[in-house]
Amino acid sequence: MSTKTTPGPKVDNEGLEKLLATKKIRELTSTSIPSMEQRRKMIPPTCPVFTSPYHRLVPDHRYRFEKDPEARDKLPDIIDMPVYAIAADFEPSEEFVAGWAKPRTIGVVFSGGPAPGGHNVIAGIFDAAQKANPQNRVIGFLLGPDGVIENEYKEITQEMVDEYRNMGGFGMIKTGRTKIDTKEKMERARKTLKNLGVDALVIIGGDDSNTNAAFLAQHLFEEGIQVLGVPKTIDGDIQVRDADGNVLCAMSFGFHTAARSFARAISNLCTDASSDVKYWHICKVMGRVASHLALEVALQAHPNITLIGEDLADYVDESRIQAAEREGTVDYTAFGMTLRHLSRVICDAIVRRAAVGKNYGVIVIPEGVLEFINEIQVFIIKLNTILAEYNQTHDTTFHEDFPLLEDKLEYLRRLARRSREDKTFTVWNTRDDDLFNDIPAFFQEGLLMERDSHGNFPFSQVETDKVIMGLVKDYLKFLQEEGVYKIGVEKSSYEKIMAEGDLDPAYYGPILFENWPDAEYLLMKKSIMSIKTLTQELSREGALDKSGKVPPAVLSVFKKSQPKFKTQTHFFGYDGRGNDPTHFDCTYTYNLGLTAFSLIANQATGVMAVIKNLEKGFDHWEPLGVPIAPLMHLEERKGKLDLVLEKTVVDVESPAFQVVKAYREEWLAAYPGPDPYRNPGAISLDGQGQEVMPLTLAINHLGAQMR
Ligand code: FBP
Repeated sequence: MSTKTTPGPKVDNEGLEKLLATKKIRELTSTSIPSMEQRRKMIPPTCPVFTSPYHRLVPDHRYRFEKDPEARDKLPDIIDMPVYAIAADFEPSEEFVAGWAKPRTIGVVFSGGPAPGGHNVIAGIFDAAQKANPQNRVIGFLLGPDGVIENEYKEITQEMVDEYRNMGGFGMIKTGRTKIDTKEKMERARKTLKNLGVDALVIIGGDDSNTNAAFLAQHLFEEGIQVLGVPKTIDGDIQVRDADGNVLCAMSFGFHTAARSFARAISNLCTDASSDVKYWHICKVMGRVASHLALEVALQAHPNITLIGEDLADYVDESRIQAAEREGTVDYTAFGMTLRHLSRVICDAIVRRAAVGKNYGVIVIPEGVLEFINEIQVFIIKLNTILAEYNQTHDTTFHEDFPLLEDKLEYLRRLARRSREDKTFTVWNTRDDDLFNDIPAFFQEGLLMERDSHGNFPFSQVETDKVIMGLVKDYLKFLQEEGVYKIGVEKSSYEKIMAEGDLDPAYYGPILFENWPDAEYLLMKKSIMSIKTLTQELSREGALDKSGKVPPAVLSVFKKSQPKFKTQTHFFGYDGRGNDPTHFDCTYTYNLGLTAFSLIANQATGVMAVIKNLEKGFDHWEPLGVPIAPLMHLEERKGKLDLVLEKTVVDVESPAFQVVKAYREEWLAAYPGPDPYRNPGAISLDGQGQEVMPLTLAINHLGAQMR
């Protein structure tokens, strides 16, 4: 390859020194960008109640919870807390004012993955605490719950808050995934808080971290140290409802920004795909289990195919059911989708687009989709149990003892042999082992990966897209060989090529195409899938040229109809988690911070700060404290049942999902003409022209009003 340097200014060492010494070069490369400075200066609007200086907690007994007996047993002091509404107190008693303004030390900690808006929770707490009493201190525990256990913290100052206001990430105090789950860790956390004189600890985290908050609140109840949670996670799976389905918190914070960021990037890929018309872009998007993010991306960007895990789990193969019924049996494998079937559904969509000349497109795959594919879910659950049991009974971990895949497989083989000898041992049998050995090594490695401290499967690290697309590629190859996967050739283009080759398109049309003459995109006959079969077809019809060959114009039309399936894979996750928050998330989180302070100043503990009516728009927002313990239920974790906060997955009957389903055909766009892609634009803080809340919330609310 020959290259040349464009002539232009050059700099020697002395010149470079001078250049670096100029003020302008500092300005040009400064980390302080004007739009960022504006961002830092923005003070989000606050709910009306926060304009008054004092707030009381008003128990709201309209909300009811079905409490798990285990939660009652383990969390006796916080299980019966009511939902608290936060109300302005315009005539507070002296005693109340004294209590409100009493000097406090408030601890804050991030827990779990970053989510845009976290800094504003701290800013809200800090601003409210300062307003109540400038002597109040806020200290931030470093690197997540480890900071509480290890007594690592820093004092939050006005300068720090102002630097991080409305900014993405959790950089101010960092985060971590440690769980305060043993007596020893609880005790160390208690000591840290006690020694620092912390009155209240706010845990800004996901479902597992809020679970942790409840246990810590119980542990510190007697001590009088309050513990509160704040619903954070881009996954959008913390949604709080009472037993009657009343929505108390429609969405965790960070979801909107992450989804908007993914949607913007994916929409750019839609633009690229439809310009270059040669790639299918395969986009895996985060969301450990639930497909909320994928659903919002579908609404925001209209990619051609969006898989929703919960929808796949719901799939019923009617043809199998009917076939079984005819034989008087029941086919249980007809419920839920298999990987193979899923790959067929994707192939069908690809083939249909190709038929109208679109051998390109965009597919969105939620990272947690495998959780909803029965055959894989069984492996995940079984392996969770095997790894957890191993780690509980050995001083070393499974991964330390079996570092290589082959060692791990050998251990599983031993378990399978054991199941033959000991009928009570059922967790891994020879059938499991055989099926497991049938899957590709990279996927086996993925399924065997180390679980996090909460026992969660690391979906983000498994190449889900590779697993699914591997099957898709194989099947497309088969379909191509069968003559089914073809690119439709635009009729006008066909006619032009034939005219240039001095051939009559009307003569060759019926010989070559199965949909001649009326279609806008002509599909080569199934029987023509190679130059050999093309030659045979033309020969049969006496349509070869004088030398007995395929006329060059026909050959070029044939080549146009032959697809190459080319993909580019992308993973959207960490980028969206680090995005600067949308106006919605900035406002939501700042108000969550103010809510947390009101709860603290009113002595609440074991509750989560939430904002009700997010889905109804800012004018209707209502800050609440919701007890965490009644939201807990028993779930299998690390091979045993544990009390945890329930994750909310996509409801396939929800208006948002039903809308996506209704638009599926339109967005697949297996018809001639442009694709109806939607570009939601970049995230900007002024919110100009941007939706005021996640589309999922807006549509669900609209749907609920129509009932
Ligand atoms: P949280 O539940 O802690 O908010 O984290 C969610 C998430 O962003 C998932 O979407 C993703 O699967 C996971 O974190 C990735 O974890 P890690 O940061 O450990 O790679």
